Amino acid sequence: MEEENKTTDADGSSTPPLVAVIMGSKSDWDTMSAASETLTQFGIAHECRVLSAHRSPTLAAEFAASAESRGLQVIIAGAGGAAHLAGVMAAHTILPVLGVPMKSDALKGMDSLLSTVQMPAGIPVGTLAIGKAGSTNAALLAVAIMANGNSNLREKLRQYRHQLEQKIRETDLS
Ligand code: AIR
Repeated sequence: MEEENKTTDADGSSTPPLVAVIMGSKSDWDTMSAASETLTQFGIAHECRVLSAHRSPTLAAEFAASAESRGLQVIIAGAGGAAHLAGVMAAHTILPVLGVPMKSDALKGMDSLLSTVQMPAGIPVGTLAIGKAGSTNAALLAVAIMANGNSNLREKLRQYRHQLEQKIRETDLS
């Protein structure tokens, strides 16, 4: 995956990432790239990488445990099947963790959804929709979280919503 370990900024320069977009496998990138593209649209420095809760459990735990001290503010974690990546992240950090369930072949993502969303009380994962809509919305939610202390970001979010509305208003079915 080209974007593995990548840190991007609005102007393409390298700055410490504020958001991590992680995924259980390179095969998730087609879905998770939507989160990365959305963060880029908002000029949010972020890193993208593969970490598996099952295939690289130590690496995943180390990543989560060091996330706060590295300056990350939000973690977006996408995984499929027995999707435990977001939960493992949340177990090792108090940063907000947003989970994106992959649309799986076997169960169309219901497996991923339930594995991600059914966290025990005390260790929250904010779970988004299955697939690309969830990936895009995870990034938008990360922006909204960060916008609480950033009026510039708030304005960008307002403009984004305004553009969505304009598209609807201008839709012509004739
Ligand atoms: N996965 C990887 N490690 C743990 C899990 N649950 C998930 C990936 C991917 C699915 O397994 O997130 O959605 C299939 O991975 P692969 O590498 O076989 O394509």
